[in-house]
Amino acid sequence: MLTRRNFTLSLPVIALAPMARSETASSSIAGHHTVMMLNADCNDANAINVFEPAILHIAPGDSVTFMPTNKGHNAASKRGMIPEGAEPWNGAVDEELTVTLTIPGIYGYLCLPHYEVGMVGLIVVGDDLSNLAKAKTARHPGDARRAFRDIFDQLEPA
Ligand SMILES: [Cu+2]
Repeated sequence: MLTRRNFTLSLPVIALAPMARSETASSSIAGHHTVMMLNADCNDANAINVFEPAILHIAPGDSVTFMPTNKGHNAASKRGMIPEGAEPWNGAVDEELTVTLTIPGIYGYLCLPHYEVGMVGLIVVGDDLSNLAKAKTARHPGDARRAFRDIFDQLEPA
């Protein structure tokens, strides 16, 4: 009898605990996101050397960790493709790097060893596309041009 009552009483506590935690996270604690640096995209057999996800939407003040899931990659912001006043970054190859992005806007970045083959990505902070037009004027070598065009097309579907 006593054991059974204890069991039923403990149930609501278990059910409520995760809810309370996520409420706190969305209201006061900045979010954290992960971008994997990969040798292959499991969703696309033709893609090699990719950031996953290639487009990431976050809130101002959130942080993003670039994970060296596979070897041989880094993440570096692209000059002219981050908002005015934002801090550029340049991670070392094979090292985990976390950046905190507070200024709204888009942040274009790339993997230096695979820039020419189109390993690039974009982070959108605060759903702000105000520096998109300027970012589109940045020049890129090889397949990076096509890769950024694909990303821009996904941002602004026709
Ligand atoms: Cu790479």
